[in-house]
Amino acid sequence: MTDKTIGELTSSSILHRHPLNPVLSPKDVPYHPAMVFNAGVTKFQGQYVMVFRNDYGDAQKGTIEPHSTTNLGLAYSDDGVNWKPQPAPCWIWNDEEVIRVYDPRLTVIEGRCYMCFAVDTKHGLRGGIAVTDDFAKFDVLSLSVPDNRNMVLFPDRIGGRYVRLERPMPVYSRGGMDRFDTWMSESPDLAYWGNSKLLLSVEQVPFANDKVGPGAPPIKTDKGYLTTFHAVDIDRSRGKNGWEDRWQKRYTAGIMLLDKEDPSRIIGMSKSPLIAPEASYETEGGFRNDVIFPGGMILEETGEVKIYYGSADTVECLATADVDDLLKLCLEGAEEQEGGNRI
Ligand code: BMA
Repeated sequence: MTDKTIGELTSSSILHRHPLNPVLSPKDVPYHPAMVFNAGVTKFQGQYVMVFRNDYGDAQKGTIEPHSTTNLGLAYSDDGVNWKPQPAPCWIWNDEEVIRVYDPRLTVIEGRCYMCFAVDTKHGLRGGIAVTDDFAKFDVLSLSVPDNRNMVLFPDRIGGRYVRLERPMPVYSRGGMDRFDTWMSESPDLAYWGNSKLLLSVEQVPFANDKVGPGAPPIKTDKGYLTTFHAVDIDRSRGKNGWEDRWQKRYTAGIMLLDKEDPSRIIGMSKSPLIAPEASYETEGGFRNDVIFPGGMILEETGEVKIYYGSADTVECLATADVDDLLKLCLEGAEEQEGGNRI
């Protein structure tokens, strides 16, 4: 397999970056992380809640501290725009086997808040699901076998089952290189997962040549579940673009619409990115520039959809769009859409 080069990408015109971006930066957080990004965001018990990833290092020198220092922070907000970070990280999983927990995603199901997360362990990278009622105590309900991450939960049981999207990393069977797709599994109890199906492959997304994975947990609309995904393209001619010597990837956010009764059926998908890196906080001065990593999506009663995304692996940003415009964007791509592998 060779990498076809994707070339220039721009964001959809229906998307509006918030003028106060970034809505959360390292300088806002009292315990001095160097990067705050890839947050899960939801509305829970009357307020907006954000669980974000803290990485540490020296932005001036461009050095990062060991992965083991990564932890999760917590912020609350009354409006989803102005955030109050709490004085200390909310979850550091102290276990002999655990190296770090990161990339949280929050979904409220039947009044309880569930958090999916990635966890690097001494024996592989696993995807986990925890439940919390207060963001102080997290009870782990399930952990996948390696290598799997970017799990997100649907906000409802569908046909009586909990449903999640996920992105396993089959390095051997997809040509010995990144070629990672989005899958779906279901569960009777959030602990045991099965009936796994391929949902969206790299080949189906015109602006990806490397991997496609779940973004923010899906939101329910009358036309189906709207959900973002991250789409990654690699260009071997790219050089230094951030703190590392070489960063050849670009992460954009895509959007698709899934069937309400059978979410393994893609009704439509935008053929171009919803968010491509363009703003200065997305393309300059970050740890890894040109990374858009959506992790939170909230449908307001007004029809406004708030989309939260990590930017350049360094700050957390907000963009908004009208729900009808997002649906239209997906439905315009419906006719040409081919489904995933249905086995
Ligand atoms: C992915 C994950 C994300 C990160 C992205 C870009 O593989 O590690 O947490 O935002 O790479 O660096």
